[in-house]
Amino acid sequence: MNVDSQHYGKKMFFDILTLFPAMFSGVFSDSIISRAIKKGLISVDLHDIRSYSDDERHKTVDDYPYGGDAGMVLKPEPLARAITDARSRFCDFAPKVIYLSPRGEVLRQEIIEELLEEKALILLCGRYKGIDERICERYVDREISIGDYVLSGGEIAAMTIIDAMARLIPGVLGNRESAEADSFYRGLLSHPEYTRPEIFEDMKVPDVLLSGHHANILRWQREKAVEITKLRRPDLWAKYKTTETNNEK
Ligand code: 4HQ
Repeated sequence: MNVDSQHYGKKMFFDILTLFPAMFSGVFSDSIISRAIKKGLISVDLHDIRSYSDDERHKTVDDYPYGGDAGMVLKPEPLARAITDARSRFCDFAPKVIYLSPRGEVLRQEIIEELLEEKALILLCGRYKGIDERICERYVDREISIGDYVLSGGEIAAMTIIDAMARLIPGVLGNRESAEADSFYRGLLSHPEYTRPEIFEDMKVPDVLLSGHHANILRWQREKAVEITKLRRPDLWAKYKTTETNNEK
Protein backbone atom coordinates (compact mmCIF):
# COMPACT_ATOMS: atom_id res chain seq x y z
CA MET A 1 0.00 0.00 0.00
CA ASN A 2 1.52 3.33 -0.94
CA VAL A 3 1.32 6.50 1.14
CA ASP A 4 -1.53 7.93 -0.90
CA SER A 5 -3.85 4.96 -0.65
CA GLN A 6 -2.99 4.45 3.01
CA HIS A 7 -4.34 7.89 3.83
CA TYR A 8 -7.01 7.94 1.19
CA GLY A 9 -10.11 9.59 2.58
CA LYS A 10 -8.09 11.35 5.27
CA LYS A 11 -6.99 14.23 3.08
CA MET A 12 -7.50 17.52 4.87
CA PHE A 13 -8.79 20.59 3.07
CA PHE A 14 -7.91 24.21 3.84
CA ASP A 15 -9.55 27.23 2.27
CA ILE A 16 -7.81 30.51 3.02
CA LEU A 17 -9.71 33.77 2.65
CA THR A 18 -7.28 36.65 2.38
CA LEU A 19 -6.62 40.00 0.74
CA PHE A 20 -3.01 38.95 0.14
CA PRO A 21 -2.96 35.47 -1.45
CA ALA A 22 0.55 36.07 -2.83
CA MET A 23 1.93 36.02 0.74
CA PHE A 24 1.38 32.27 0.83
CA SER A 25 3.23 31.28 -2.33
CA GLY A 26 6.71 30.97 -0.82
CA VAL A 27 5.53 29.04 2.22
CA PHE A 28 3.41 26.62 0.22
CA SER A 29 6.02 25.97 -2.46
CA ASP A 30 8.98 25.35 -0.19
CA SER A 31 8.27 23.72 3.15
CA ILE A 32 6.76 20.82 5.00
CA ILE A 33 3.45 22.13 3.71
CA SER A 34 4.51 21.77 0.08
CA ARG A 35 5.51 18.18 0.73
CA ALA A 36 2.13 17.46 2.29
CA ILE A 37 0.40 19.02 -0.72
CA LYS A 38 2.53 17.06 -3.21
CA LYS A 39 1.78 13.82 -1.40
CA GLY A 40 -1.93 14.62 -1.59
CA LEU A 41 -2.28 14.63 2.20
CA ILE A 42 -3.59 18.17 2.37
CA SER A 43 -5.10 20.58 -0.11
CA VAL A 44 -4.78 24.34 0.29
CA ASP A 45 -6.86 26.79 -1.74
CA LEU A 46 -6.44 30.54 -1.68
CA HIS A 47 -9.35 32.90 -2.24
CA ASP A 48 -8.97 36.63 -2.64
CA ILE A 49 -11.57 38.41 -0.52
CA ARG A 50 -11.41 41.28 -3.00
CA SER A 51 -13.04 39.11 -5.65
CA TYR A 52 -16.17 39.06 -3.45
CA SER A 53 -16.50 42.84 -3.43
CA ASP A 54 -19.80 44.16 -4.76
CA ASP A 55 -18.12 47.17 -6.21
CA GLU A 56 -16.91 46.31 -9.72
CA ARG A 57 -14.92 49.50 -10.19
CA HIS A 58 -12.84 49.79 -7.05
CA LYS A 59 -13.25 46.33 -5.52
CA THR A 60 -13.75 47.97 -2.13
CA VAL A 61 -13.74 45.57 0.80
CA ASP A 62 -13.18 47.95 3.71
CA ASP A 63 -14.83 51.01 5.20
CA TYR A 64 -14.51 53.47 8.08
CA PRO A 65 -15.40 52.17 11.52
CA TYR A 66 -18.59 53.35 13.21
CA GLY A 67 -17.58 55.29 16.28
CA GLY A 68 -15.06 57.33 14.38
CA ASP A 69 -11.74 55.64 15.25
CA ALA A 70 -8.79 55.74 12.87
CA GLY A 71 -8.18 52.81 10.52
CA MET A 72 -10.42 50.65 8.39
CA VAL A 73 -12.68 47.65 8.97
CA LEU A 74 -13.43 44.82 6.54
CA LYS A 75 -17.02 45.10 5.38
CA PRO A 76 -19.34 42.22 6.24
CA GLU A 77 -20.95 41.49 2.83
CA PRO A 78 -17.84 40.39 0.89
CA LEU A 79 -16.72 38.28 3.86
CA ALA A 80 -20.14 36.63 4.14
CA ARG A 81 -20.06 35.80 0.43
CA ALA A 82 -16.50 34.48 0.60
CA ILE A 83 -17.36 32.25 3.57
CA THR A 84 -20.62 31.02 2.04
CA ASP A 85 -18.79 30.17 -1.15
CA ALA A 86 -16.07 28.28 0.74
CA ARG A 87 -18.72 26.40 2.73
CA SER A 88 -20.51 25.34 -0.44
CA ARG A 89 -17.26 23.96 -1.88
CA PHE A 90 -16.93 21.75 1.20
CA CYS A 91 -20.63 21.18 1.83
CA ASP A 92 -20.14 17.52 2.80
CA PHE A 93 -17.45 18.30 5.36
CA ALA A 94 -19.19 20.95 7.52
CA PRO A 95 -16.00 23.02 7.69
CA LYS A 96 -15.30 25.19 10.72
CA VAL A 97 -14.59 28.85 10.07
CA ILE A 98 -11.55 30.08 11.98
CA TYR A 99 -10.81 33.77 12.32
CA LEU A 100 -7.23 34.68 13.21
CA SER A 101 -7.23 37.46 15.75
CA PRO A 102 -5.40 38.55 18.91
CA ARG A 103 -8.80 38.35 20.62
CA GLY A 104 -9.00 34.59 20.10
CA GLU A 105 -7.92 31.73 22.35
CA VAL A 106 -4.15 31.53 22.34
CA LEU A 107 -2.83 28.70 20.17
CA ARG A 108 -1.39 25.64 21.90
CA GLN A 109 -0.40 22.21 20.63
CA GLU A 110 -3.69 20.77 21.96
CA ILE A 111 -5.66 23.13 19.72
CA ILE A 112 -3.61 21.94 16.73
CA GLU A 113 -4.52 18.37 17.68
CA GLU A 114 -8.20 19.26 17.99
CA LEU A 115 -8.20 20.90 14.58
CA LEU A 116 -6.71 17.75 13.06
CA GLU A 117 -10.04 16.03 13.76
CA GLU A 118 -11.67 18.26 11.14
CA LYS A 119 -11.97 17.30 7.50
CA ALA A 120 -11.87 20.88 6.22
CA LEU A 121 -11.12 24.32 7.65
CA ILE A 122 -11.84 27.80 6.39
CA LEU A 123 -9.18 30.22 7.64
CA LEU A 124 -10.26 33.84 7.54
CA CYS A 125 -7.40 36.35 7.53
CA GLY A 126 -8.29 39.89 8.52
CA ARG A 127 -6.41 43.09 7.80
CA TYR A 128 -6.43 46.67 9.14
CA LYS A 129 -8.48 46.97 12.34
CA GLY A 130 -10.18 43.64 11.68
CA ILE A 131 -13.58 42.51 10.48
CA ASP A 132 -17.14 43.64 11.17
CA GLU A 133 -18.24 42.02 14.44
CA ARG A 134 -21.40 40.61 12.84
CA ILE A 135 -19.25 38.22 10.82
CA CYS A 136 -17.76 36.88 14.05
CA GLU A 137 -21.24 36.53 15.47
CA ARG A 138 -22.84 34.64 12.61
CA TYR A 139 -20.10 33.09 10.49
CA VAL A 140 -17.07 32.38 12.66
CA ASP A 141 -16.88 29.15 14.69
CA ARG A 142 -13.61 29.76 16.44
CA GLU A 143 -11.26 32.70 16.97
CA ILE A 144 -7.61 31.82 17.41
CA SER A 145 -4.62 34.00 18.26
CA ILE A 146 -1.04 32.84 17.69
CA GLY A 147 0.19 35.00 20.56
CA ASP A 148 -0.07 38.25 22.44
CA TYR A 149 1.40 40.58 19.85
CA VAL A 150 -0.02 42.47 16.92
CA LEU A 151 0.51 41.24 13.37
CA SER A 152 -0.37 43.29 10.33
CA GLY A 153 -2.78 40.61 9.18
CA GLY A 154 -4.00 37.09 9.90
CA GLU A 155 -1.99 35.49 7.07
CA ILE A 156 1.10 34.55 9.07
CA ALA A 157 -1.15 33.16 11.80
CA ALA A 158 -2.97 31.00 9.21
CA MET A 159 0.37 29.72 7.89
CA THR A 160 1.41 28.90 11.44
CA ILE A 161 -1.68 26.78 12.01
CA ILE A 162 -1.38 24.91 8.71
CA ASP A 163 2.34 24.26 9.27
CA ALA A 164 1.80 22.96 12.80
CA MET A 165 -1.05 20.73 11.60
CA ALA A 166 0.64 19.43 8.43
CA ARG A 167 3.66 18.07 10.28
CA LEU A 168 1.40 15.89 12.46
CA ILE A 169 -0.32 14.24 9.50
CA PRO A 170 1.08 10.73 9.02
CA GLY A 171 3.37 10.57 6.02
CA VAL A 172 4.26 14.26 5.96
CA LEU A 173 7.47 14.19 7.96
CA GLY A 174 10.46 12.29 6.64
CA ASN A 175 13.23 10.46 8.48
CA ARG A 176 14.98 13.68 9.33
CA GLU A 177 12.07 14.98 11.33
CA SER A 178 10.06 13.29 14.01
CA ALA A 179 6.88 14.70 15.46
CA GLU A 180 6.93 12.48 18.52
CA ALA A 181 10.24 13.60 19.91
CA ASP A 182 9.32 17.29 19.79
CA SER A 183 8.87 19.83 22.51
CA PHE A 184 5.38 19.58 23.99
CA TYR A 185 4.90 16.03 22.83
CA ARG A 186 4.86 14.90 26.42
CA GLY A 187 4.10 18.31 27.88
CA LEU A 188 7.74 19.11 28.66
CA LEU A 189 10.22 21.22 26.74
CA SER A 190 12.83 19.18 24.93
CA HIS A 191 16.19 18.33 26.45
CA PRO A 192 19.39 19.81 24.96
CA GLU A 193 20.75 18.17 21.80
CA TYR A 194 24.33 17.74 20.65
CA THR A 195 25.98 16.55 17.48
CA ARG A 196 29.59 16.17 16.33
CA PRO A 197 32.25 17.31 17.05
CA GLU A 198 32.68 16.00 20.60
CA ILE A 199 34.54 19.18 21.51
CA PHE A 200 33.44 22.51 20.01
CA GLU A 201 35.57 25.51 20.97
CA ASP A 202 36.14 24.63 24.65
CA MET A 203 32.81 22.87 25.19
CA LYS A 204 32.48 19.13 25.50
CA VAL A 205 29.39 17.01 24.86
CA PRO A 206 28.16 15.63 28.24
CA ASP A 207 29.89 12.31 28.98
CA VAL A 208 26.67 10.41 29.56
CA LEU A 209 25.65 10.90 25.92
CA LEU A 210 28.87 9.24 24.78
CA SER A 211 28.59 6.40 27.30
CA GLY A 212 26.32 4.19 25.21
CA HIS A 213 24.35 3.44 28.40
CA HIS A 214 20.80 3.74 27.12
CA ALA A 215 19.02 3.86 30.49
CA ASN A 216 21.37 6.54 31.81
CA ILE A 217 20.95 8.57 28.64
CA LEU A 218 17.14 8.45 28.96
CA ARG A 219 17.35 9.46 32.62
CA TRP A 220 19.67 12.38 31.80
CA GLN A 221 17.40 13.57 28.98
CA ARG A 222 14.38 13.43 31.25
CA GLU A 223 16.14 15.30 34.06
CA LYS A 224 17.25 18.01 31.64
CA ALA A 225 13.75 18.31 30.16
CA VAL A 226 12.28 18.74 33.64
CA GLU A 227 14.99 21.22 34.68
CA ILE A 228 14.56 23.40 31.61
CA THR A 229 10.76 23.29 31.79
CA LYS A 230 10.71 24.29 35.49
CA LEU A 231 13.13 27.12 34.83
CA ARG A 232 11.75 28.57 31.60
CA ARG A 233 8.10 27.62 31.64
CA PRO A 234 6.74 27.21 35.17
CA ASP A 235 3.26 27.33 33.60
CA LEU A 236 3.95 24.21 31.51
CA TRP A 237 5.54 22.51 34.50
CA ALA A 238 2.50 23.15 36.69
CA LYS A 239 0.23 21.72 34.01
CA TYR A 240 2.51 18.73 33.50
CA LYS A 241 2.49 17.84 37.19
CA THR A 242 -1.30 17.79 37.31
CA THR A 243 -1.64 15.59 34.23
CA GLU A 244 -1.93 12.05 35.56
CA THR A 245 -1.02 10.28 32.34
CA ASN A 246 2.40 11.93 32.33
CA ASN A 247 3.24 10.81 35.82
CA GLU A 248 2.61 7.19 34.90
CA LYS A 249 5.38 7.31 32.32
N1 4HQ B 1 -3.80 40.07 13.88
N2 4HQ B 1 -2.90 36.04 16.11
C1 4HQ B 1 -5.03 42.15 13.42
C2 4HQ B 1 -3.05 39.43 14.85
C3 4HQ B 1 -3.17 37.99 15.13
C4 4HQ B 1 -2.58 37.31 16.21
C5 4HQ B 1 -4.61 39.39 12.88
C6 4HQ B 1 -3.72 41.51 13.77
C7 4HQ B 1 -5.91 40.10 12.56
C8 4HQ B 1 -6.90 42.17 11.88
N3 4HQ B 1 -3.81 37.06 14.42
N4 4HQ B 1 -5.67 41.50 12.30
N5 4HQ B 1 -1.84 37.83 17.19
O1 4HQ B 1 -2.30 40.07 15.55
O2 4HQ B 1 -3.66 35.88 15.03
